[in-house]
Amino acid sequence: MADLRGLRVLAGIVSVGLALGVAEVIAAFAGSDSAPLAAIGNTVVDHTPDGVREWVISTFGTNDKSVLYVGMAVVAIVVAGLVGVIERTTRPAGSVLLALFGVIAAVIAANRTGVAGALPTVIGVAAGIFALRVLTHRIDAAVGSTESADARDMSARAAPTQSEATADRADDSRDGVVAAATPQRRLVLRGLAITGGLAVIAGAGGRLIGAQRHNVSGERAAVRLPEPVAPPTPLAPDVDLRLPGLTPYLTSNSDFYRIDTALVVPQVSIDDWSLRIHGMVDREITISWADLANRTAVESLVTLACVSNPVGGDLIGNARWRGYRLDALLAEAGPHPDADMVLSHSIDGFTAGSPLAILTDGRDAMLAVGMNGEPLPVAHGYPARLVVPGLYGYVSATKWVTELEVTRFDRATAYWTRRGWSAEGPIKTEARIDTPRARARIAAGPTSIAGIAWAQHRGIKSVEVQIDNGDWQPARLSTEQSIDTWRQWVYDWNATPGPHTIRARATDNTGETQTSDRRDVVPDGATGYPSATVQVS
Ligand SMILES: Nc1nc2c(c(=O)[nH]1)N[C@H]1C(S)=C(S)[C@@H](COP(=O)(O)O)O[C@H]1N2
Ligand SMILES: [Mo]
Repeated sequence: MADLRGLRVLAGIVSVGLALGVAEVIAAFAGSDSAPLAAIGNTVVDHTPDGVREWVISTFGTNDKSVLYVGMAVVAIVVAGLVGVIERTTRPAGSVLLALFGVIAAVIAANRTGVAGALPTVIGVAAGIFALRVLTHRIDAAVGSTESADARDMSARAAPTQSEATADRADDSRDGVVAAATPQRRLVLRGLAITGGLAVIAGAGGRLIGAQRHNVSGERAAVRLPEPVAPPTPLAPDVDLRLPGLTPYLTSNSDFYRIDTALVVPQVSIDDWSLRIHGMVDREITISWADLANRTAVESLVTLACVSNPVGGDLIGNARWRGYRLDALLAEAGPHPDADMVLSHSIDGFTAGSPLAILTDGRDAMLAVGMNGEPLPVAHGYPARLVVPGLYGYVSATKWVTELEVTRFDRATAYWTRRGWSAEGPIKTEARIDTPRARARIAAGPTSIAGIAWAQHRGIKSVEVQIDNGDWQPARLSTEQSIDTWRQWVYDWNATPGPHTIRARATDNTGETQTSDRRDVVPDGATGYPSATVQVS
């Protein structure tokens, strides 16, 4: 009766599916972190030993969260199948097992999100057990009817007058509880289909309702940005050379690169948001959104770059950020003299470790709430994030930031540092060639070779261009708006027929020229000259 076992496995899977689906619907109202899958997943993440975590990350890269979800789904399906197989109308062992898992999940959820956090699991498991009871009852009834059908077959066989055709039909019905369309069997199949359908609708619906209820886009549209204490610095003339193919000086919010570990973009309401500054400080403080209004707002242009940007890559953008100076906020809490790191925490568990000295050396490090004149886009950290000129994003630019923990590099390890990246991440001096593109076919004659160069908080002093193995020639630079932002450059080239390789290199205001050494992005940023080989005819 392998088929019958199959039906029981299915009954277990759709019942547990219904339990999880119903739990998602309740969690949409009780708080999405209270859904059993979310509560267990987050608990597993928090308690994974470093060794296992590193193995997962080195094997699956940044998909570590997907690996967790797939793992949980496999475990859930196995447990659900078992629940179905051992359940009987007269002996509800599967229900007991399901209830047991329910209690564990409810306790975990309540532990993370408060007593009410147990509700989604409790109600979900109740629905699951109800479905399991009904389905098992129907399967057991179908078994009973098949057994009596089998008995009829036997007596039919025994009858010497039985025709071949009738015997064949009898064979069919014996083969299955399953193959034959007895009314009992139809009841079982219909029950499985309905329960499975309900599970999917509840699960997807719960997630959708949850996303809708927690979506902060509407709230964001109504947020008014604080006025900066000084009017925004006007852009210098010729800050933008406006050449075809050259990256504009300012990056629009929609064009700004996005990098984060969030599977689902966190939806943080200003009503729930606060920033706690704690750790090695004289007085721990917590600042609410409303509290920010009493503080001085500033605006400044900062080019943000990702450490994972390969040479020539586009994980870099330049925006106007509005917010509150970090040195002022930290001073309110009073960092201890022996502290050397600020570990910023995001609502989603991401952390970045920034040198305290850099946050307080006078540069425009800020708690940003505005980007290019708008509240931060949700994917870029609404309602508040950090922006620090001169540091790669992974060690400074925490989005959805909720905590600044003043600590020491020898006591705390940030998210990516645990995963093999350097603890400190100053941005490297670098040039990028925007035009002509690599492998471009261009006409001989006057050609603009142009791109951008950056060395945040040191500033770009010069950019040079080399054609094939010729001498390095100085490029013309756009006006310097700020040492915290990139500069455009252009080199007027008289292109001659044939293949040519163009290289570029930048020198910062400390006199340091970018190295020709080619290195990968791990552990602290790629190095080497950008190059483009073009065909001139
Ligand atoms: N909460 C959170 N903040 C984060 C990250 C993240 O994964 N989670 N990634 C960081 C990295 S690696 C970079 S490069 C910047 C990118 O910011 P952006 O997405 O606004 O461009 O955000 C930083 N802040
Ligand atoms: Mo990054």
